Amino acid sequence: MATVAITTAPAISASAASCSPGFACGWSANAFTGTQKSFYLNTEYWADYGFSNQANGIWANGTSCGQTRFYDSEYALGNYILLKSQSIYGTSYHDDVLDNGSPLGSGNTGDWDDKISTSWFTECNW
Ligand SMILES: [Ca+2]
Ligand SMILES: [Ca+2]
Repeated sequence: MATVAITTAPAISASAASCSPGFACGWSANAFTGTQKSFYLNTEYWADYGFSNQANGIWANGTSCGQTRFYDSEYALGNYILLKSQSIYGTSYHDDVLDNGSPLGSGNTGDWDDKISTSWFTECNW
């Protein structure tokens, strides 16, 4: 049996997903699939990217800020999910399923699918 050559681009999968250093990221579908958006500024209003109330997965990878908050509201008010930076902490930096909540943050229980509207880097050193 001949070896099967890989000639097509691999499908986006959880194992291939990443969020570049310096960014917070969101995906429109579970397991880091679907549309990916990357956010660089300290505070980002996801509606500016057509991505408000879209995310089913999130990833934090700030390089000068240790934590990222993901808010349900448009203006970084109210409940949020918190992730730690992959680059700085290397743990608790992503969540591939949001309908079961997320371990960290003030409003971390319940269904967070399609709710995030703002990301905010915190615990910053600059
Ligand atoms: Ca979605
Ligand atoms: Ca979760």
